[in-house]
Amino acid sequence: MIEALLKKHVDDYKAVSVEAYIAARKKHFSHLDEDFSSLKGFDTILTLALSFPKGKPTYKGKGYGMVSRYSHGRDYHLVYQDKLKAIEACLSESGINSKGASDISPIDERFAAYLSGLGYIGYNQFLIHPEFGTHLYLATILIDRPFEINPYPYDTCGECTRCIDACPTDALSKEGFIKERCLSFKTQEKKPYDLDVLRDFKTYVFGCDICQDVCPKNKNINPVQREVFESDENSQLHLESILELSNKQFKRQFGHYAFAWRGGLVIKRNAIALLFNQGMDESLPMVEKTYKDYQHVPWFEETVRRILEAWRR
Ligand code: B12
Ligand code: SF4
Ligand code: SF4
Repeated sequence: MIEALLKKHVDDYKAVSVEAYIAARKKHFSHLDEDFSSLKGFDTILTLALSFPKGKPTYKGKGYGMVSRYSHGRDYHLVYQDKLKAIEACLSESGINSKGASDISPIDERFAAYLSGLGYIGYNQFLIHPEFGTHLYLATILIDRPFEINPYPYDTCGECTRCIDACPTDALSKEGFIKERCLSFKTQEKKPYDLDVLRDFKTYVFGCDICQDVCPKNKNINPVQREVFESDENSQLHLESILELSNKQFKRQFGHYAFAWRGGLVIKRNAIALLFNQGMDESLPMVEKTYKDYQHVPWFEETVRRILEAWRR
């Protein structure tokens, strides 16, 4: 019954016992001193995958900013929300208590997925699935029942180091990941940035796909073509148009995309950094206006002031 239900709603799934998850966390992440109380009363973590299509529109060039592929189409949090609710309701009818989440649960989703045999964790830090490569969103559902399912055979990166070599900010290495260096992290944080950080903002206005695009494991993949995750006109943003929007207008226009979750001002900051780095001098008056409009926000003021000082020099 559980398998039929999962098959109906997601593209793939595996399972790991709560006991095995906690034991592995304690073994490999003892320094984190994690609280596992939210797992109490549950026997199994079901790990779920929803794949998203490969391919994206060709970059339009100067004046535009690309949005990371995972953020094209409808926000996967919203898509998962509906699916998880439906799964939980059906499980409940069969007397199974469950709790689903995507992104916001205390469970490390990639680690749980790896333990359950849904794929392996590559040097680019992704859970790499045999059929979908890195093109998948993860979620988990806790259930109060033992449940077993055969894992996929374990894969590895072998001798490949393409993502490590291609990362523009040296965030990756065989030893691990320095998240503060990652463009995905930098384009989401709300804090004052120096010019040397801002110089990294070149073509992506949100996120970064470079370490996935170069990965050979993504070459012959077969993700499900789901309309809801197709790229659309907002997969690349016209940078000046973003600056023209009030935060309310931004929310109305982009609120159903995953890239909107940090709010409009983060995207405006990123757009300004891109316009500066792309040498879009005709945009300077618009940037100056945006600076004035939001100079009451300290992290934004400090960052954009540094850009303007350098731009006017
Ligand atoms: C916070 C977060 C981020 C942060 C910080 C990530 C980090 N590593 O600290 C930032 C903003 C940088 C980020 C970026 C991205 N993220 Co993110 N992120 C998360 C989130 C919410 C939590 C991750 C986390 O903090 N884990 C806990 C810490 C302890 O893990 P960690 O230190 O990274 O350790 C991992 C590895 O180092 C490795 N590892 C370390 N030690 C050991 C030991 C052993 C034995 C093993 C096997 C592995 C291992 O495995 C760990 C498993 O995650 C998850 C959702 C979730 N709840 O899990 C999504 C998630 C990981 N992100 C996701 C995505 C899509 C992205 C981006 C691609 C977005 C983009 N295109 O811009 C980038 C990818 C950048 C990259 N190369 O990894 C997906 C990944 C899907 C997949 N196929 O793997 C997730 C699972 C969201 C989802 N629901 O689908 N992310
Ligand atoms: S997402 Fe971009 S910046 Fe981050 S690790 Fe991958 S290539 Fe590097
Ligand atoms: S690019 Fe190569 S090293 Fe990096 S995750 Fe893919 S297979 Fe592994």
